[in-house]
Amino acid sequence: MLISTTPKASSAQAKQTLATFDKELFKRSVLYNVKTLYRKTLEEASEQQIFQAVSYAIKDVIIDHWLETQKEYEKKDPKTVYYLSMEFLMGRALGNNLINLQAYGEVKKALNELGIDINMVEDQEPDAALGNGGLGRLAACFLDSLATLGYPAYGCGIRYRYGMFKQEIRDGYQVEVPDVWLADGNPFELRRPEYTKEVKFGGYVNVYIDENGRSNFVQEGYQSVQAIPYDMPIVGYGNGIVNTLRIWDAQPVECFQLDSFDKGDYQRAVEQENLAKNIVEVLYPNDNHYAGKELRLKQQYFFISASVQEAVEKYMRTHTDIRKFHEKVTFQLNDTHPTVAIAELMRILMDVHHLSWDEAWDVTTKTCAYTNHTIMAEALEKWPIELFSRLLPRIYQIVEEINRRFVARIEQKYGSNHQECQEKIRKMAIIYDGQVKMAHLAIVSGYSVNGVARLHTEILKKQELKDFYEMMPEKFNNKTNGITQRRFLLHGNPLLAEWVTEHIGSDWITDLPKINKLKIYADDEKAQQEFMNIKYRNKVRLAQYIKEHNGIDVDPRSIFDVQVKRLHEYKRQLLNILHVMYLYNELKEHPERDFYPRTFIFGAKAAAGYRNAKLTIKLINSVADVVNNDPAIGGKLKVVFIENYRVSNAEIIFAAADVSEQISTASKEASGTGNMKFMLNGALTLGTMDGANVEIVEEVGEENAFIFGLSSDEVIQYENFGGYNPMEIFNNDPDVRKVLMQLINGTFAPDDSERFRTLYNSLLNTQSTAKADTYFILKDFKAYAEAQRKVEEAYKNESGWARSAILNVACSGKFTSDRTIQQYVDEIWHLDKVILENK
Ligand code: 26W
Repeated sequence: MLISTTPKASSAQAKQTLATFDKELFKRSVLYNVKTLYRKTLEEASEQQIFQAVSYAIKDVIIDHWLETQKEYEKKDPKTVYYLSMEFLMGRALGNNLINLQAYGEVKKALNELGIDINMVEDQEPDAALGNGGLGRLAACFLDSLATLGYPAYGCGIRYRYGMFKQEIRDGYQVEVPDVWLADGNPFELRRPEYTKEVKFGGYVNVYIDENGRSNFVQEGYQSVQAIPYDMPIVGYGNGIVNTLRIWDAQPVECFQLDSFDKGDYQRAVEQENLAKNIVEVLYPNDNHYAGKELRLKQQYFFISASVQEAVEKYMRTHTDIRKFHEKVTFQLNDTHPTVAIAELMRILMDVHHLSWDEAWDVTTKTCAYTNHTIMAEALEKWPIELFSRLLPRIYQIVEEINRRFVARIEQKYGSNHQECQEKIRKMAIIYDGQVKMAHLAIVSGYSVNGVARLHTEILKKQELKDFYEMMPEKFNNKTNGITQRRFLLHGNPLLAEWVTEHIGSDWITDLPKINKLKIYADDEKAQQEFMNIKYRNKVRLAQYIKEHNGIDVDPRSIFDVQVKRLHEYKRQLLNILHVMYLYNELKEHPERDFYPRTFIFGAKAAAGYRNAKLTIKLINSVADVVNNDPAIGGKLKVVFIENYRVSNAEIIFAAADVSEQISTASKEASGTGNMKFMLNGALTLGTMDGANVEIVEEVGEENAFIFGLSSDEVIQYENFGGYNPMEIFNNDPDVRKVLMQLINGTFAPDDSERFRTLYNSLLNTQSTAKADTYFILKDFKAYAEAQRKVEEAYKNESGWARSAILNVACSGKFTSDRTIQQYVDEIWHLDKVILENK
């Protein structure tokens, strides 16, 4: 790393507290940092160097609060949550830290006085994109809320050398480019080599009987890596609390000397070195798709073993009785990815601290809790026994024993000879059919199982996890997701944030339900105009971004209809673009028709190996090429694909949206959180009754949203009967037929009319026996087009639209992650708040 120590002069700033942010001191600190880090004056420094200098100055302020918070935690010894997650999609840190330090305005002024634009500085920071999508971003919002509410928490994850790939669009196709986010160094991280841990893989387990007749299990012949933690500060909003995100880097255990090894050792040493190099190399870019890769299981055990070891060691530094571990520590498993934590905790309790099985089980089952984020069958993690036991021999023994005891419980409950019992074992066992089922392990060994929106939790209880719910109903609970208003309104949409504060005060920043005071302005003509004016200015900001990045002119007076999220068939970007094709046809056939100008904006990364998803991106870009350049439609319809959708450009996109596309096949989207970010920024939801959309509509009223399509019950009903026949729709609906034919007649692929054949087939499947249109795109098409017509009609009534938009903002209070976290605290974790006196 370029910078290993913090420059001295800025330590003068250590005296700064939140209340007494000293602008002059800050300015001097920036100048000093530029000088000592780069031997430059401000005028000579590059933009990146200025970003680094500013960030180090801010980090200095944070460090003091960080120390103080940790001191207070040591004094009070409160229970702590470890949020275990393979993904933390943090985005940029600088702006967010300034917001939460309540120093954004002052720093902006200070930089201005130095002739520096704060936006330029913020734009130099690469996103920390250590996550794919919803699950990773949720973890980031949760950390923000935990710190803001004053709860002791660690995020534990992996310091991937390459995060989520950068997406480039070349010739309309997605190209994945490595994300070298650490190239210039990360000014906010702190390396903590003193907390290094050893993590062991492979080998075999030997049993030694000690003098007390006890069996000691020892892993031998293994390979190991060192896990070195890097800490990132998580700043609470205006409360002086700074929590920690701890992400682990891997290093080879020993630097080996060539001459001191025989041939076998040499081989081993090279392997160990490679293990360390590979393990944290890259984030798997799959979202909702399990690929069963050995390296991924290594990643999981690597960061889990290190995190659990550290949690136990930290506890033992100030406590004597490991049997009470769960009174001070709780582990939240972010989906099944960290589930080996269960067996790892059992291992440490038994093999290191010599607890009996029953004692260890008692502690473990009171420590671990599991969140389910998806019902997509292809996302479920099931490891082949061969792989699992070879990589983690001791862990596998423990999982086997957990399974043996659980199967015995099933037999006891259902009577072991009974047919029903065998059926239950087949469906519920942790190890079955040569596979280790991680979700089953998590449910059986934890004290809580939660879904992420009301509908999702109900589907888990009634369908996916029915048998478990029947056996242990007390574990199941719902925690509807939320988002942080600090990043997605206060930082991302400063114009609207200021307007809200002017009208109702600033309480909403830490108490979002207060935002419902805005309701009284929904019918106020002046407020409506001000609101629409702000939306317009945000649309101008996005239009500029689009002009810069896509070279496309879009009209900020047109309806901005936005779908940004990972690309997945169940999210149905294909439905959206097919409808755009339909609109295009309508415009061409009825040029006389009154048509309100519309801009359809997409942003989405596709998993690198997901063919239909990638082809959908090409289709969107191909439609864009034709539509945007057809003089016959006079610019009334524009299509934009925003390259490299990520947290930092998301903030700009949400602020500018009129319509929020949340059109997943009902029952498939566990919650969605983008839907909440749009709502908070005053976009109207166009969506199915899926995930958290159900609760959004409940809050804002169906008359302020556009709801369409099959219900989750209907979808599940069809699925139980093997799907439906899309050919009927194809044969009877000429509009749909025309659009589908355009997929294979070269309208959008003049050079290769076969290009989109696979998409056509996925919808109709005239070829094979595979199911057709498994996501009910054609089934919902008509209802979607009808809802889109209503959008157009509604937008023509500016005052009516403004009213609905303001009501969306006003009714978004439920969807703050502060509420979600408070519910986790009250109903699962049972933590106490820590308040800093002299913040
Ligand atoms: C093993 C491969 C894999 C990778 C990621 C499987 C599953 C995942 C995640 C669970 C996918 C994900 O991000 N799920 C999303 O979680 C959000 C936060 O709860 C929800 O809002 C989304 O609806 C859900 O799709």
